[in-house]
Amino acid sequence: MSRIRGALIGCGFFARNQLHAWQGIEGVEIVAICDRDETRLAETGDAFGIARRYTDAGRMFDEGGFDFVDIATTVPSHRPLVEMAARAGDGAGVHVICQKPFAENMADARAMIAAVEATGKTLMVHENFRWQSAVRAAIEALRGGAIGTPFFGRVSFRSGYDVFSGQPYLAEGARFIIEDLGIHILDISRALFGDVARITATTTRINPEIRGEDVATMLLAHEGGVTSVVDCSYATRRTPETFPETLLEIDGTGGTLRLDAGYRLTIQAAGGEEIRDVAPPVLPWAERPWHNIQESVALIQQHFVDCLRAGCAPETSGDDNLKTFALVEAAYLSAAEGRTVALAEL
Ligand code: NAD
Ligand code: 89Y
Repeated sequence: MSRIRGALIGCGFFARNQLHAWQGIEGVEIVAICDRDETRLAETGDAFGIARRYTDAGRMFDEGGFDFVDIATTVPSHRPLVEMAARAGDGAGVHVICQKPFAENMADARAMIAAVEATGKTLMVHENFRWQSAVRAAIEALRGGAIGTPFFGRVSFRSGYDVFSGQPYLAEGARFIIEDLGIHILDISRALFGDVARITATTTRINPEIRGEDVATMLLAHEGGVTSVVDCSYATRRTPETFPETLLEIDGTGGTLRLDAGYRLTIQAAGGEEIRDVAPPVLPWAERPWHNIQESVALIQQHFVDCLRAGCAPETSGDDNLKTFALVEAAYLSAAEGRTVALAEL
């Protein structure tokens, strides 16, 4: 596969990051874009020099001419668009990347995975936080045995940053922090400690101006024996504001790993201490404090292309991400019913 051609659907708040990142990836060209909103479509097409523009995704798939579609819309449109991608080219389908949250419920997620699987094409969920370079450094240290076998982890995201001005829909849904942000933090916990057997969660809303919960505290029993605490808040006002950093505390049989505010990674093991600055680079098109997320977009998209070329499944394939998505569903169920939920229930 030499030159890879893509199409992007959804020219909103976040898609610009994806389009900038595609421009930096060798051998990839976004040849078409789609948005129901004509103004956003025109602005995005002009900004990125993309001539083929559609307000109707069906028409874009009918006209084809691309190998993959990058779905950057919000969740209600994910299932119809993924299924459209699987039907494209008389059922041959195209490769698919879909933004998180992948689906509105487990049944939809399973149907979407099955639809792409039937075409033999690749499906990757854009679950990028595990690709943040600081988080990646911790994952690699852990997998390399730097602190022996982990037995406890805390994966923590606490902030007071105003995410509602850029993404007003986040204030409107019955669900907020677990579905929007916690999904990433749960995924990091899975990447660090493996799949999960049981979860217990509490949620609360502090900000009276929004509809959903903005604080969630979750206790995870991982299948391999690790216990992790995943805690998320958008109601935490403190200095320094750490948005959008995920902080880590991990204890293992041979030492400890900490990822502290300011992207400072500390590993203590065998009587020694190593402190590393794992701050992400600010890519030319990026801006603080989003540069951390923006770099992870470039890295996950590069990973998708590497997987297409190598013919292997991406780390956050549909099947893999179903397990992260199930954690979201299980956390809401646990909080609603005040009980521990076994993932096998879903
Ligand atoms: P947005 O509302 O700003 O943009 C979505 C765009 O999609 C809109 O312009 C809308 O008109 C268009 N759209 C919706 N349905 C469509 C359809 N059927 N056909 C064509 N166009 C359609 O949303 P956003 O803030 O850019 O978020 C998009 C997705 O990205 C969400 O799922 C969000 O959770 C996710 N997101 C991910 C990250 C991350 O780090 N991975 C960060 C922010 C947002
Ligand atoms: O939508 C969210 C995401 O995926 O990362 C951060 C965010 O933009 C706001 O919580």
